[in-house]
Amino acid sequence: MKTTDIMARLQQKYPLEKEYLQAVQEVLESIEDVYNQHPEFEKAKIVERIVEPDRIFTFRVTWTDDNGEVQTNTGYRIQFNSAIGPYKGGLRFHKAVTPSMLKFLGFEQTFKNALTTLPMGGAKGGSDFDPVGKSNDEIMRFCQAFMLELWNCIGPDQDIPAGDVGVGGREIGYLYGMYKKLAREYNTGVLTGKGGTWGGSILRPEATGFGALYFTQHLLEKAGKSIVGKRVSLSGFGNVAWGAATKARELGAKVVAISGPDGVCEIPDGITPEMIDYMLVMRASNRNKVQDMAVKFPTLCKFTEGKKSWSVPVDIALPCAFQNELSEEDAKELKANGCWCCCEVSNMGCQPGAIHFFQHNGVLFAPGKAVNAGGVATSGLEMTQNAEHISWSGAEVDEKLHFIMKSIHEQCVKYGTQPDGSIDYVKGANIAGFMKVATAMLEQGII
Ligand code: 2IT
Repeated sequence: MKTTDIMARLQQKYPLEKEYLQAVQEVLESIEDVYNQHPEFEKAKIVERIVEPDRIFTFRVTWTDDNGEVQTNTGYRIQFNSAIGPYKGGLRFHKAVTPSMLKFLGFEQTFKNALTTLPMGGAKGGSDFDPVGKSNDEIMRFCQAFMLELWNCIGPDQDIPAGDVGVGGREIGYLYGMYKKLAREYNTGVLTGKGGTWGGSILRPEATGFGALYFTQHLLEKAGKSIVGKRVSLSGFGNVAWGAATKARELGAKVVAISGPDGVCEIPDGITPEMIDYMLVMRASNRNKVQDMAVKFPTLCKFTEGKKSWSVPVDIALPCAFQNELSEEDAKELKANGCWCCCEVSNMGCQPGAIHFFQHNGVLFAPGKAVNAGGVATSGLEMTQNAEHISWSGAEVDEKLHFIMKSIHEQCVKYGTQPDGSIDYVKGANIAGFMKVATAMLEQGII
């Protein structure tokens, strides 16, 4: 069956799963040509199989809030594909979480993990629990209740969750504490993103942002440009934006905007180390307001309500927050204000119209599954350290992360170079990831 027919069938079968269909559509468009050149893939129905998760766990999570009121949420774990290794991917706690959102994330994760060079299959999970406004105790009770169901579905050699939006080091701690109690398994390998004293890898918190900047450096170098002195805008102020801001500054760029659901903070002289540290305080407060930065640093920072980072003139835009956060209109505004590069750090951060606009108007663009893969790659490095019962130095982890990001860039160039010499990073990343997973599936038979 042709990829376009497979897509039409999925649209019929899952008409309401918008994010999932969007993610699948992008990959199927990219791989159409190579798929047609490989009749053995078609015969084994690789595409029909690769778009469906292996299994989905859905469970009720009941917990008690600080007022003694009983609260009920829904938890999920989607084990998407295990062709190249155990299931691996983050947990997202956000009020908008649906099976469609987690299916898109698990699907993307499968290809992203394939790009990392490490043996990891794809998964994603989470809950519609909303961390905004919750106390530390409420977060702990929710994490414990969530793990009460999840623990049976995961294991250090089966499925290894980590963080994502709304799940950071604190949440991983509470989840891990409960897992140990339930499973009576003291192997540290079942979750990644752990604390430094109990099996966590040095640099895992920074890895998504650092890796994204290493990838951006390779992309710029290939285009004959440099990041030094460039103005950068990023969205969000969570773990990913924090790592990206840290490394961008270190490499000599000037981060002139960060944003939140409430608006944008413009920082004309560039973000300072004190402001970067304050991002962590803002994240831990669960207030979800970027305005707090302008309140703390009123002379350095100007807050505008309701605006996004994409309205600020920059050279390079780095979406670091949520899917579909950058629309076609935003892309046009960025370009009109002089932006010439967008590296997507969030998963599917750009809407299809924005990607199309960038690619047809001379703006360098690379997709999240390549740019942000340093996060899960360093999770893979954490798994290796746990399995060997050792910890590597920061320098050792950083060197491996560098190597992995370079290799991901090379895979994009290998599969994405077009007849006119330009590089289509979307095609490159999708084809490279697909070829690896599809070949593994083919070799392992019809299962
Ligand atoms: O989107 C992602 O790659 C993550 N949230 C990290 C997953 C992981 O297992 O480290």
